[in-house]
Amino acid sequence: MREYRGSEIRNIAVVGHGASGKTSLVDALAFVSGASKRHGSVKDGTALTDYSAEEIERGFSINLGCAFAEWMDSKINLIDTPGFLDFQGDAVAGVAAADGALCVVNATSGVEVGTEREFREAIRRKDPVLFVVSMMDKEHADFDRTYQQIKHRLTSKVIPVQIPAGQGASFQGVLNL
Ligand SMILES: Nc1nc2c(ncn2[C@@H]2O[C@H](COP(=O)(O)OP(=O)(O)OP(=O)(O)O)[C@@H](O)[C@H]2O)c(=O)[nH]1
Ligand SMILES: [Mg+2]
Repeated sequence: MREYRGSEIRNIAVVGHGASGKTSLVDALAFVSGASKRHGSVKDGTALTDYSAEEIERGFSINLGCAFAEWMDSKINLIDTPGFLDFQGDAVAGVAAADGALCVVNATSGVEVGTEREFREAIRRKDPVLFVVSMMDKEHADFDRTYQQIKHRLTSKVIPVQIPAGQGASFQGVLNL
C-alpha cells in the first residue's frame, strides 16, 4: 500500500440498526476495492471486521472493527460499528472518530430504532451522512418505502444517487444516477 497524506484519508463510520448488513458491506467494499483479497462472510465467520472469537461464534459485531478501501487516490478507512444497543458505547466512539457516517438501512425492515439513534448521533456531530439500503435481494425488500421512511423520519435533505434495478427475487444490481 502506498503512503497517504492526511488530506487523502477519509474516516467513515458504518452505522445502523443491528443486523442491517454493516459488517457484510465493509467486507464487500474492501474486497471490491482490492484492499482485501477474499470476500468474507459473517455467516462463515470470515468477515474482516468480526474477527474476535465471540463475534465469530455469535455472528454479530461486539467491538469496533477497522478495514479500508483504496479508491480514486484516497484511502477510505471503514470503521464498522456494532448495531446492538448493548454495545452502543463503541458505536458512539466510532462516529466520534470519523469524518462522516455511512448509515445502513435494511430494505425489508426499513428505518429502525438503531438507524434513528446512530443517524442522530452523526448529525449531532455535524457529520455528513450517506445512506446505503441493504438486503435488496430479500423477499419483501422495498426501496421506495425505505426511502420514504428516511425522508419522513430522519431527514428531508436526502436524494438518491443510485437506485436498485429490481428488488427481492428480481434484484439485479444498482443504477448510478
Ligand atoms: N440476503 C442478504 N443478506 C445479507 C445482506 N447483507 C447482510 N446479510 C446477512 O445479514 C446478516 C447480518 O449481517 P451483518 O453484516 O452481520 O450485519 P451488521 O449490521 O454488521 O450486524 P451487527 O454487527 O449485529 O450490527 C448476516 O447473516 C449477513 O450474511 C444482503 O444484502 N442480502
Ligand atoms: Mg456487524
